[in-house]
Parts: sequence; C-alpha cells; structure tokens
Amino acid sequence: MDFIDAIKNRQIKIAVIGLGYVGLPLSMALTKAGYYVQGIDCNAQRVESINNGHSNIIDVKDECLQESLKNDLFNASTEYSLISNVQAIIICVPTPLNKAKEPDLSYIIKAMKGVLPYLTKQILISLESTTYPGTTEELIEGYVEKEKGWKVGEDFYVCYSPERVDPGNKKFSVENTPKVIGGSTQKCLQIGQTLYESFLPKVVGVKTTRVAEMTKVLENTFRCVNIALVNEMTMMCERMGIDIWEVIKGASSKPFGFMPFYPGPGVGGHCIPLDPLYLSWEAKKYNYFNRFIETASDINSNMPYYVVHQIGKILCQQGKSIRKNKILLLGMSYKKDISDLRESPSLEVYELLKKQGASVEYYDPYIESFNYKDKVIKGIVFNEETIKQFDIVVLLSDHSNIDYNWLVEKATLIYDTRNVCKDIENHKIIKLGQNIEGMYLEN
Ligand code: SAJ
Repeated sequence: MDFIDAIKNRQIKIAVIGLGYVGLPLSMALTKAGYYVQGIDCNAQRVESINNGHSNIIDVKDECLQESLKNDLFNASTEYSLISNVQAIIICVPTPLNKAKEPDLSYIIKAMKGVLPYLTKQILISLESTTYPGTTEELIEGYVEKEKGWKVGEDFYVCYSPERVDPGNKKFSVENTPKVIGGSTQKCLQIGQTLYESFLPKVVGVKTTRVAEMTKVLENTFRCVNIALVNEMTMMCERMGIDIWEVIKGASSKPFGFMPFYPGPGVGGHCIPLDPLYLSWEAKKYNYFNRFIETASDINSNMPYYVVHQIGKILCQQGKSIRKNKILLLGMSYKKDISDLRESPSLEVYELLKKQGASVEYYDPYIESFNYKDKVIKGIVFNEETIKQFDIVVLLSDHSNIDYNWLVEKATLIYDTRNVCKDIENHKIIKLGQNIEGMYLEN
C-alpha cells in the first residue's frame, strides 16, 4: 500500500517530537482523527506526567489526554528508538534566540540527531517550529541526504508546516485554524498535504518549504511592526497632547484597510519578539539589512523604559519619587488572561524599577511567584488594606478577572498601560501616552 493510501486508512503511525504548547495539542488532534501517536520529549518529568494523564498545556484537558492513552492511541517517551516504528515524524521543538539575540536552532539539530539512526525509507518528516527560510532545506532535507545518502522526494519526504498555536485562545485551536504547508518536492507536498488534510479542516499548500517558512515569519513580523507603529504613535501623541486610544478607536471605525493594534508596556511572548529577528538575521546573509524589523524591535524593546520613565514623571508631579515611594505592578504575564512570563515586558519594568532602588511589588492572579536574581518574588495579598499602602498601581497585563472599578476606588493612583480602565471616569487614572506635563494631581 502506498503512503497516500496508508494515510487514508490510518495505517501510519506518527511521532510528534516536542510535547509542549504546539506538540501536545497536535498529538491530541491526530489521535482524535484515529492515528497512533508516539510522543517524544527530552523532559522525562513531562513524559511521566503526560503518561499519567496530566496535561501541562493550557489547550489540552486531562480528560482528552486520558482518552487517547486509554484508547492506546498515544504514548509519551524520551526514547528516539521508537522512531523505527513510525512512518511520519512531526517536529515541534522550540526555536528561541540566544543571548546575542541570534536564532538558536539547537533543539531542531538535537531532534534530527536523535531520529537519524532510526529513520526508515519512505518516512515523512514535517517541521513545525518557527524559523527562518532555508532551515528545512539545511537541517532536515540536507542533513538526511548527507548522512543517509538518500534522495528527498524518493527515499524520504520533507515538509514545513508552521505552527499557528495561540495558547489560551478560546476561539482558535489547532483543529480549526487553517494550516500552511510547503514540500521539498511536489511529491513531498502531496504526501504532507494529504496527511494534514486528513485531520485538519483547511490546509493551504505553497510552492516550497522556504515559502512556508517565510509565510509564518511574515505573519508575526506584520504584528511586530504594527504594534511598534502604535507604540511610536503613542509617544508622538503624548508630545502633541492627543489621546492615542481615542485615535485608534476612531480609526477602527474604518471597515476596510485598517486593523487596530494597541500600545502597551512592550511586546512579550515566544513569537512576536523573536520571529522577526530570525528573518532579519537570515536576510543579513544576503546583504539585506531589514530596517523595518530592526526599528520595530527597537521601539517595542524601548517600551518598558518608557513606562518606567513615565512612572517617575507621574510620581514627581506629586513631589514623590520612584526611590522613595511604593509601587504596585498589576499583571506580570506577557498578555492578559494567561500565566506565561516568557519575554514579558512586566518583568523588565520590575527589573528597571528595582535598579532605581524602588520599593516595588506585584500582584497577578495567574502568577503566584517568579524568580528574580535567584530570589523567589511572591505576589502580594490583593485587598483593600494592601492596595492602600502603594503610592501608584501600574496596570501592565489587562487580566479580565480584576474588578477595575473597585481597584480605582481603593488605589491612590493608577497608571494604566492597557487602557483597561477606559470606561471609568476618575482623575486618579493616567493612561499610557497621556500628556502629564504640568499636571497637578490631587491627592
Ligand atoms: N501586543 C501589543 N499590542 C497589540 C497586540 C499585542 O502590545 O495590539 C503585545 C501583547 O501584549 C504581547 C505581545 O504583543 O505582549 C504579543 O502579543 P500577541 O497577541 O501577538 O500574542 P502571542 O505572542 O501569543 O502571539 C501569538 C502568535 N501565534 C503564533 O505565532 C502561532 C500570533 O501569530 C498570533 O496572531 C497571536 O498569538 C494572537 O493573535 O493571539
């Protein structure tokens, strides 16, 4: 039976490498479609927890995981040798930046070294990790051809299909989000697209793996650049005494040709701050210096400094200072209603304030504590008594489960970097981008 028929008859077994926020939901979608999935992860603790039916991923419920385990459609392991039993491999490992803000592809390289000895002919390998154009050719296709002497598209098949997982998104999951896929050859694309179409509603085939890689980086560079645009306009509007939030509200009434983005304390997460830098790094190899991305990343990275500068100015207007007064940060996660601290601008605001000798504490309903300089920083008990101790409350993540009317009533002063208090009229509230020159605040 050929590969295409085997897919249609669910007679192929699939290995998913990397059981994080991409790999575990993908594994569950595959098992729901009737495939046997061999999960492989280097973290033995995570493997044990998963095999005990406990999901550490917000988008995968324990019940779903337990169902796939019970039906013998899923197993997790640290052993790459299990690759010898599968006919397809989907790689979902991290692609972070290193300290020099350069792409770190070590996880992909490690995964490929792990699977190599156990690859069988006619296997399909699909990479999902976000990366710069050319990675699949170099680290998947080229690596196997060199090490095995096989020919891609004949002895084995290679695709790239970028992950589009937005952890915690209630509306879009891996099962209802269109998927892009590119193949190393036409036959690779045909096989890969047939596999993905067998369990996903919409699969968009593109000409090559490089096109598919560039598609994902464009998606997130688009966001990064547009967020930077409104962040820069915020500083411009502050100088001009114009309310940027009103400006965006007005522009959003345009039903075509405009898409609202909002200013904030900076850009966090595992995608937006990183993906564009993957592209600009690779483009430099072609002597192309990408001004948009570098400038956008610079503007976004500057926002925590801007926020801290504004906090100082606001306190100064009251004869207070960062050094002498007490500051409460509300929301440490990188965006609302999640507990993810990765690249969170709130952490940078915290660190900048500490460096200025501030007495700064935090509260986040999703985060009990975080590590700062080898110390465990715990959130405060959030009540009327504790809030009153602070000279200013800085809203950094606009979590939905906070009663902002109550907070405004109890707090001395609010610096709202997310305009989450937009419907509350109170002189205590100062918004990100508000012109505070010469503003005398009543106590
Ligand atoms: N942010 C702003 N202003 C905005 C939008 C976001 O300051 O207008 C900030 C957020 O607060 C956060 C950062 O940017 O700190 C990133 O926010 P995000 O909404 O882009 O969320 P992410 O990082 O979880 O991005 C993911 C991406 N998904 C994938 O890469 C698969 C992105 O492509 C999605 O568009 C995004 O989720 C989404 O739409 O939620």
